[in-house]
Amino acid sequence: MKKTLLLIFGILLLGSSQLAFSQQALSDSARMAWWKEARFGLFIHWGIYSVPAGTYNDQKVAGIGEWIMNKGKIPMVEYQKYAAQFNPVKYNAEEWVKMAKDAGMKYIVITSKHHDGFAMFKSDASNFNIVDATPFKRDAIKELAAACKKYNMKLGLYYSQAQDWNHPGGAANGGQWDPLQKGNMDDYLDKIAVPQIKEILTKYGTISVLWFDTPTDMTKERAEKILPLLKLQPNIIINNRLGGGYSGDLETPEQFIPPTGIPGKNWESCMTMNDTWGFKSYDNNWKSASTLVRNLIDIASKGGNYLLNVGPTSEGLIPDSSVVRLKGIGKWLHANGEAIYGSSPSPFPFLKWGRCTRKGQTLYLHVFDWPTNGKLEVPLENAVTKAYMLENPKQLLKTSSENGHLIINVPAKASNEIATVIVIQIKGEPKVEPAISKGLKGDASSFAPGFESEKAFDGIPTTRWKAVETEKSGWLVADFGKSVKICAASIVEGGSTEKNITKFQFEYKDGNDWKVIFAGKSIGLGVMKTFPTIEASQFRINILEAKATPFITDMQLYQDR
Ligand code: H79
Repeated sequence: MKKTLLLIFGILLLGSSQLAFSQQALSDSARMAWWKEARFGLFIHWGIYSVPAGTYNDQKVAGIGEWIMNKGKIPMVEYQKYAAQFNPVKYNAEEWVKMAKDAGMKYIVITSKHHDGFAMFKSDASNFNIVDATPFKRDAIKELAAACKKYNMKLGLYYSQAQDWNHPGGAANGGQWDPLQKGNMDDYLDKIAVPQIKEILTKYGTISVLWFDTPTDMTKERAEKILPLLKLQPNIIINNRLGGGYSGDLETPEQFIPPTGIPGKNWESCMTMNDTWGFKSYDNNWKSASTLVRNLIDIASKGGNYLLNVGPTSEGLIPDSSVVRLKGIGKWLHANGEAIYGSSPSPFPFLKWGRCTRKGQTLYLHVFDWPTNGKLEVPLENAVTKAYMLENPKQLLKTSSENGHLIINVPAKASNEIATVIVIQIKGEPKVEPAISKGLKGDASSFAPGFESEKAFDGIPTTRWKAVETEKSGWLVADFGKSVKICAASIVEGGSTEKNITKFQFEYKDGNDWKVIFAGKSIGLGVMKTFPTIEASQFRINILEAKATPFITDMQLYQDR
C-alpha cells in the first residue's frame, strides 16, 4: 500500500521539470559519468540536403547547407524530389564509426531528422523517410546503430522536434513559405514528432543522447508530449533545446567556446570544420587540424565537451578534407589523450602560452606558444615533484621558482607543433595567481541596489553588477590605481539566454581619452580576447547599446607575464 501510494505520488510529480527524470535507472551523476569522461564526440549532419549541396536552380544559396530549403524558399514538392535522387551507395557505417574511434571520439550524434522533416530511418509515421522515399531504401540509423554497438561507440540521435518544413503544422523559423506547410502544431507533434521519437527510442537499441534543436513555438504543454518518451531509454542524456522551460542535462553553445566555461553546468560546444553542418559542395573554408585540436584542448580546459561536425555527401562519403583533419586530431590524441579524457578544468584563470587540464594533483600544461628562452613560466606557487613532456616521459624537466612562479626548463623546440603537453605533479591543492582584477572595487556609470561594481570583479558567478533600471547603456571600469600591463580580458554577461548587450567597446584610459581595444555586438556566455599588451591603470567596458538595463556577471583582466 505504501509502495503504491509512493508510486502514484511519483507519477503525479513527473510533470515538473526537476523530477522528470525521477524514474531513471541511475542517479544524475552516474548517468552523466561516461559523457563527462568522453570529452570528444562526432556530430554528423546527413540528409537529402546533401543532394543540392548548397545550390538550388543554379543559384548558390547562402548560409548553412541543411537550411537550403528554408533559405531558398523551396516549395515542399520541389524539395521532396531530392529524396528520389538520394542514393548514398558508398555509405559504410562501420567505416564511419572506425574513423570516429581513430580520431579519439567517444560518441556520435547523427541527425535522425533535421528541420527539413526528412527521416534518415524507416518510419511508419511518415513516408518522407530514407527507406520509403529514396532509391537507397536502407535505414541509415539502423546501420549506424549496429556499427556503434559492434565497436562500443555511444550513439546519440539529433531530432528536430519543433521545426519541420515538410509536414503540415511543423514550425518554421522565419515563417512558412509554402501553403502546404500550414497546419496545427499540436497535430504535427501528435502525428509526426511523438511517434517518430518513439520509433528512434525503441528500434535501435541503446540511445545514449537525444539532441533536440531550435525549440521554435514549443510550450510547456508541447514539451510534455515528448518528455514521457524519455522513459523508453532510462539512462538517456538530453540537451537543453527541447523548449517549454525544460533545461535538460546539457548546455549547448553553438559555434563558440564560452571563455570561462559554464559554471555549474554540463556543456558541449558543437562546431563545424568549415562553415556548414550539412554538406555544401563549395564550402572550402576549413579550419586547420591544429585549430581543431586547440579547440578541443580549450574546451577541456574549461570543463566542456567538443562535438565536432562532419557533413557527408549524397554518395555517403565523409569529405576528404574532414577525414584528413580527423586523422590529424587522432594522431595528437593518441599521444596526448591522457591529458583530455576524464580531465577536470584548469585551475588557472588565464595562461598566456596555452591551456591547462587537470587530474587531481597532476596538471597538464598544453603549450601552444613554445617559449623562445627555454623557460616556461607558470603562475603557480606549489612545489613540483616531477615534470616531463607527455610524449617523452623519460626525460625529466628541471623546475625552479622565481617570484612565486614556477619555472620549467624546456628543450629549445616543441615536441608537438599543435600543442606540447607538459605534465607536472604538484604538492597540495594548486595555488594559482588570480586574475589581477579579482577583488577590485571598480566603478560604474550607475548601479542598482545590491548590484555594485565590485560584484563583477568578485569571481562569483551568482553575483553581478547592474546599472539603474532606467539605463540602456553604461560603463564598468577596473581602476587599478597604478599602471599595470594587461594582455587579455574576459567579460561574462550571464547565461546562454542572457544576451542583452548589443554594442560595446572594451577600452583603456590614455591621458584623458578612452581608447578602444576591441569592440563587439554580443556577450552572453562571454567573450575572451587577448591583445598586444597595454600599460594603463584603467580599463573599462563601455556598453553603448542594450535591449534592457545592462549588467555584467564577471569581468576580469589578465596580466602579461
Ligand atoms: O543543426 C545545426 C543547425 O542547422 C541548427 N543547429 C545546428 C546544430 C540551427 N538551427 N538554427 N540555428 C542553428 C540557428 C539559426 C540560424 C539562423 Fe539562419 C539565422 C536561421 C536564420 C538566420 C543560418 C543563417 C541559417 C539560415 C541563415
